[in-house]
Amino acid sequence: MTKPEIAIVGVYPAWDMEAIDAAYTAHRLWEAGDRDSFIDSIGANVRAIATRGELGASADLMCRFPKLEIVSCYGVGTDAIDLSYARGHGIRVTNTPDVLTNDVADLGIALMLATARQIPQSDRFVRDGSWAKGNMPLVTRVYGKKVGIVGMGRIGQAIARRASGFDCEIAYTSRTPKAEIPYRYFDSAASLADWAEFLIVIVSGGEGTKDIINAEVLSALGPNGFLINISRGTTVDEAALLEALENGRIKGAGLDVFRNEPKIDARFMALPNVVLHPHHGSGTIETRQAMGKLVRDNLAAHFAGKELLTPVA
Ligand code: 8YV
Repeated sequence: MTKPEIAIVGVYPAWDMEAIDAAYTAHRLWEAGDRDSFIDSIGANVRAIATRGELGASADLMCRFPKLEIVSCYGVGTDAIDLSYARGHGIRVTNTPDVLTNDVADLGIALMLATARQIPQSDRFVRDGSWAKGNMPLVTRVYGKKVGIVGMGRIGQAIARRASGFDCEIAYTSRTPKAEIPYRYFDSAASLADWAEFLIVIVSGGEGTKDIINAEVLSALGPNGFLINISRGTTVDEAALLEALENGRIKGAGLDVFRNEPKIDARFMALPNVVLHPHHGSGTIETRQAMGKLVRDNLAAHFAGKELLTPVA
């Protein structure tokens, strides 16, 4: 039987590539010297796109594949996929929710601790011999603090459970209050920031949440507040954030996501009060194996005419 042809937008770990190659004729878009001509040469027969969250699938890409049936995304966020184009053309979309929830929540807590307790700075302090010359400057406590969570989906709830373990007080904002959530609700990011000592952003990306963390929210968070962003670079007005960090309008930030990844604004590198992380919230071996399996299982279900495991509504 001939294998279905699929286009892969960006590389996956070797274990996924091997399994994909065994089941499909897989066209590697990232390896093409001339991507456009390569897509022209394969476009007519491609029935699926396998992509990653940050690479997505634009309408411009999808329209090159007239027989496209499904886009399977490695990642929970679908903001880089043109869902309305997909819907309009009967193209199914899947993502990888749940399997990455706990890792991303772990990273939110890790960045909160790393930023407030200055873990990277402490590591440098020991390595460069500063310790022999004096004590490490005092840092900020985490336990018992007020943690405001922007976005109370699956990952937001997992962060809240973890922060409860640090005896933190928890509140959140989201489009509407959630009856089943026991935490205090604020109806805006600014009012939540005004209350919080740590503001953790974990909303979906996309136009609806662009710049929801703006200068007003940062000024409400204030000079003793910390911002943690594990959502998307688009949710934070980065010019306002840099200005706030450079001028002590907030105390610090732990950032996994940025506007221009991976070539982030060089001003971040000069800041002593940030912990920078390379968009790697789900980047553990265990979770990436589960994500890859889900990408492949969704494709397999589609081509077997079975129900998709994790379709995007
Ligand atoms: C993944 C993500 O990190 O799950 C998500 O939404 O943040 C993604 O960007 C990425 O897809 C892994 O390549």
